[in-house]
Amino acid sequence: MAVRNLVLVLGDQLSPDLSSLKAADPAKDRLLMVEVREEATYVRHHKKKIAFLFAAMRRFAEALRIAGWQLDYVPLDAKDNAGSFTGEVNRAVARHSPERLIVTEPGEWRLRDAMSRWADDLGLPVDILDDDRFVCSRADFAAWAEGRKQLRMEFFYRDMRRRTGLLMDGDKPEGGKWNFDAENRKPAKADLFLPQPHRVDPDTITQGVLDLVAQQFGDHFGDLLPFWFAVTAAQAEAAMEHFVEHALPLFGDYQDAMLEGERFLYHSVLSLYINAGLLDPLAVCRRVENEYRAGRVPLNAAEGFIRQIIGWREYVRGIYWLKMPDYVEQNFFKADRPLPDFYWTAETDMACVKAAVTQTKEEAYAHHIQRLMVTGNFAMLAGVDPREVHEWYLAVYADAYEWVELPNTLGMSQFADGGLLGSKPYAASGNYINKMSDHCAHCRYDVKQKTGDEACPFNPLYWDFLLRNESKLKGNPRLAQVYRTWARMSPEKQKDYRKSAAKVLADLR
Ligand code: FAD
Ligand code: DLZ
Ligand code: SF4
Repeated sequence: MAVRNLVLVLGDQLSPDLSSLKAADPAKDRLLMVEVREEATYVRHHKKKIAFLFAAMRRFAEALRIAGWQLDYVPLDAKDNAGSFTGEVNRAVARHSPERLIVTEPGEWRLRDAMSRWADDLGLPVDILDDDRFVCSRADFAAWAEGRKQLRMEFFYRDMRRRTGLLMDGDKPEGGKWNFDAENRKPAKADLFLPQPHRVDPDTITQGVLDLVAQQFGDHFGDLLPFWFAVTAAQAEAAMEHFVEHALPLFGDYQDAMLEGERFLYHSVLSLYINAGLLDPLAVCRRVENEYRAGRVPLNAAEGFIRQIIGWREYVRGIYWLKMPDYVEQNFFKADRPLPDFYWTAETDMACVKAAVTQTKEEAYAHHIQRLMVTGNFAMLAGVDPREVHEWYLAVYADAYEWVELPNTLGMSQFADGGLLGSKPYAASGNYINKMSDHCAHCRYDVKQKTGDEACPFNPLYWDFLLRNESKLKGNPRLAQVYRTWARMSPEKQKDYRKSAAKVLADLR
């Protein structure tokens, strides 16, 4: 059968309503899905992330065939697999001689850039369609940003609430306020009932993928087993229902909390499914809103959750496309320290960092406060090169794609964009971690000690960071009080801080 359009479906486009699928016709067009080494190795992704995507891709391909599509699926170990999207698209064009290629735009700039050369290379028209799985299109975000001095998420979020109608009471926000974060900063206690995320046993398709990943990517970071991620839309829906029933009611209260040995707390662990296309972000938000309307979850939980998705998630995507490709080069503090080895080995005495890295290795997951206030905070305080920090985050989390990871890492967590995303750096001493977690009770360092060998390393590094970057930060009104506190310290105390920080930094080498 002559093929009219060849439709390439990427690994994070596993959505039946994808724009490229809507533009195609099962009777005339052919779909193409490919497992390619280049995507698994441009950063060396966590084994679980590769396994999740390959298994989910294989199950999605199966569902598409059942729905009547003609589909070429190229597994990683296929003879002649060209190893890259460009190579595999070339091979598929040679096989089918289509009239044109259709693809929904990819989430990463690197790939979008490569695709812009495909029409010339392949000698056929290439239609790159908008990815309409987001509430705010790239063009709408650019229009929103146009002419604004500051691109504050909170204002963008209000527009998204109005646009979607989520948690609106006419033209007013439900409950009279846009944001209930003031109620959302409770530290968790170890005796709370802590739900666990929904787990799925691997079927034979997933088992085949696990064997392949063990064989082909055995030297990548991270544990492959136990593997319990959902790999189909139905399984991901079950994970969402499980979250809504068991964790959502307390999601808001304990959103910023951390507990030793408790990896998930009241978080949803849905980002990997949403980002790969197994769950529709707006449908998830509507489900959460319904729970609130039915009186089963409080407003602070529903609002807090919905804000993360139609607020932060949409906003970081907008920023990414607005600012790339230069964004990745930003390094406001000119930080140049290599990423410490313990980001890969978890071999550190800092209990909070050890917990975050260990669970990252075992689960390909850490929740937001661990990413922001533990591993991210430490890297910024220590002056680690933001590019290395970015590549670590992109590699180690199952939900990481550059469009969402980069603004979170480079902007929110490292302040490497000089304040586009946040009005001040998320820098904190051990005191913050002690307030929000029980890690310090399990740590060989003493969070109360400010300087000296027993002191929590975050404490001297916090001041050292502020002083190293004084010329860049002192004019920031939100830091004026902090710099005044430093100025009031005795010269001996100041010297002790700097000496302790120098020792911590020297030991990192
Ligand atoms: P929950 O706490 O249950 O939140 C619900 C949902 O809201 C998430 O599933 C996610 O879809 C969305 N969400 C929450 N916060 C954010 C945010 N800041 N940006 C975008 N979406 C958000 N998120 C990713 O999806 N991919 C990444 O690669 C990624 N990298 C990050 C790197 C750093 C340094 C930081 C500080 C944050 C990063 N985040 C990233 C955001 C956030 O940490 C994760 O979305 C969240 O931890 C995922 O776990 P969850 O599904 O249990 O989230
Ligand atoms: C992350 C990833 C990996 C590891 N492997 C593949 C793959 O083999 N085939 C594929 O289609 N997609 C893969 N992906 C997801 C892509 O990297 C992702 O589509 C782009 O980065 C754009 O977001
Ligand atoms: Fe982390 Fe410092 Fe607490 Fe140890 S004492 S767990 S290093 S904050």
